[in-house]
Amino acid sequence: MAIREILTVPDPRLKEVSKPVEGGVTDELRQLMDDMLETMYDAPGIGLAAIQIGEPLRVIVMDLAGEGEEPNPRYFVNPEILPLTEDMAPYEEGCLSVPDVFDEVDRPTRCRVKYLDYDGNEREEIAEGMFAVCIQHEMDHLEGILFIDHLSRLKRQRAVDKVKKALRFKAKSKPRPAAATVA
Ligand code: GNR
Ligand code: NI
Repeated sequence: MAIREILTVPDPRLKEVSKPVEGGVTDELRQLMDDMLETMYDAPGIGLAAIQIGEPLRVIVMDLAGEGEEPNPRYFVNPEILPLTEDMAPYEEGCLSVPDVFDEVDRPTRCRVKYLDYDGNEREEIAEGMFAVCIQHEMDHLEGILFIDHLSRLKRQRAVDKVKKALRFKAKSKPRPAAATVA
């Protein structure tokens, strides 16, 4: 397993439409999902789409267990969702690819999710509550859509500027490589 770098805005790869996994769930794909889960736990976050680590595949990992609860890792390969209601609810969302930005997004409160699991078995579930919010947020990533794309243009631009600025600051304050300290 390995922790991978998480892409942040305005990386153009986050706008790519991810491709379906062909040929089912192989050991190689499971390795990618293991890396995604480890990267997500390390961040920490509750969900991660493969494109966030630069792999344009329709794969999502998620763990909605609260602090102090047993971990509950979940894997979604080639997920499809269908809204089940016109009821919408706002939720204050964040995204590992837009660090330190949070804002409300309206989404359908219930949806049906069809996918292949870690073992390649077909599954179908009804998503509600936080699961519904998260799976829709992750499905958006597969289409190259970020939660800030649901906000006004002004808010979106502010969010991108904030992430860019934080990145510049981090680059400046990074310690120099060890070469300078070698005798
Ligand atoms: O860790 C995350 N938290 C979160 C909170 C509210 C709505 C959606 C999310 S998903 C996010 C991780 C992430 O960026 N997944 O793509
Ligand atoms: Ni996200």
